Amino acid sequence: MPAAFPNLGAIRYEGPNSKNALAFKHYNPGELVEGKPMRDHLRFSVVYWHTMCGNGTDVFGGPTAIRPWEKKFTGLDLAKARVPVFFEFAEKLGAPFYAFHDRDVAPHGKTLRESNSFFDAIVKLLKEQHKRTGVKLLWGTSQLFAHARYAHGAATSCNADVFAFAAAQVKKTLEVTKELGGLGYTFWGGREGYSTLWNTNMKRELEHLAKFLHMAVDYKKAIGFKGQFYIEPKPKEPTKHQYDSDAAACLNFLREFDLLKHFKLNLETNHATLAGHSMQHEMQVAIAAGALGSMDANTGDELLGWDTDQFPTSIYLTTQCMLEVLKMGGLTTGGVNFDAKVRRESFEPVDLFHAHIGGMDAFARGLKIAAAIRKDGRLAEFVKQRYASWDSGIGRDIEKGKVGFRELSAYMMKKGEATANTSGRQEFLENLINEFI
Ligand code: XUL
Ligand code: CO
Repeated sequence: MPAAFPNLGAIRYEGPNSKNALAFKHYNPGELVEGKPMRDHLRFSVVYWHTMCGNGTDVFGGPTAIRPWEKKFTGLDLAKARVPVFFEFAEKLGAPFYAFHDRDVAPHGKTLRESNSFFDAIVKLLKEQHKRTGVKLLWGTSQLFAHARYAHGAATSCNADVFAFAAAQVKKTLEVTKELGGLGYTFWGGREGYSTLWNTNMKRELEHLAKFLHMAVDYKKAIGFKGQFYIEPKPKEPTKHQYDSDAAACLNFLREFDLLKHFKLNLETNHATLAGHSMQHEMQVAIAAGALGSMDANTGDELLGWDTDQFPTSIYLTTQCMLEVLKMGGLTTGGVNFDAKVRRESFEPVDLFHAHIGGMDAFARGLKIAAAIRKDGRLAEFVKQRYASWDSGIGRDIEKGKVGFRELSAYMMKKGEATANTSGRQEFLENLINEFI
């Protein structure tokens, strides 16, 4: 098969002064940041679904990006043709990881058996490409939302047969993910939610979802798959309310059903903002529970209220993300996974490169800036001082559980008034961050 991107070679680091649009200005894989190569901090991953299957379709119109390799084939042949193209792309970009859904690497068959055999045919090709390129599977997942059978959800469907079909699909994808040496498996509750409560037994649906995840945990053990399980929160779209609505809701669900030790979260920026949170907020919620696993790196549009899945370009955003990652000691099984798509108007193959290069450079800059902020130390010192009243005296006694309401009341009776507050200095801190950006 001829190269899909014949006029493009490997994307190289040329430094901040380069005017070459197809070069990295900041992502320099081997450069050490806090003693670790950028490549290992960032663990970039390309998604199969947007990169290979995205064609610009939106609710108002059909495809705009009809790739040269899409014109010649259909069905399984097209799925086969996409494999070398995808790996040529990941290789030229220097992305060490990728992620897929079962039904975007291989097409739906007429039956489960046929779908599985299509999947097997593609897995063989994926394996060859792993070997050839060294690109690894960050995580696999099952697509449990596109087919009409999943209209009412998958694990939370009102139809028990649909639950069974979804279980069969996840079983197969777990086997494949293990076979491909995948580092994880993500559960995104595609249509696990409701469109109206008039027809919904929410309690029963949530119990079914927990049952489904316990079955997955059991099967993972049974086949000896050692990868990390992730849940990906999202509050709405396609349903009006998705059960995995945000990090806190997911953690509560996992705790309630005794699943927390088996799962971490895969947080996506655009999902955070749809939930009315910042990504920084979602990351802190997950990290506080020891449950931040991976990131779906993208961004929404400030003026649009849906999941636009754009490539991240805001240095402010990437700085916040990388500050959290550095603070928690780095990503281990997870990565920075570009669950992002080029705009409908950006329909040429080269736009895929511009998009990913921009996202990688934005994260590399975020990483360098976050490390500089940490090295400077003023931000961390400010926060430390802000809580100084908890490091000794009454604060320490409260934290250590040495006092209760009675003692605190006696303490305040004696003191008369709480010590004067000091300023939160928000504007000073915002200016401080901007010194580095
Ligand atoms: C949908 C989304 C998914 C998951 C994987 O908004 O983010 O692509 O990442 O199913
Ligand atoms: Co995602």
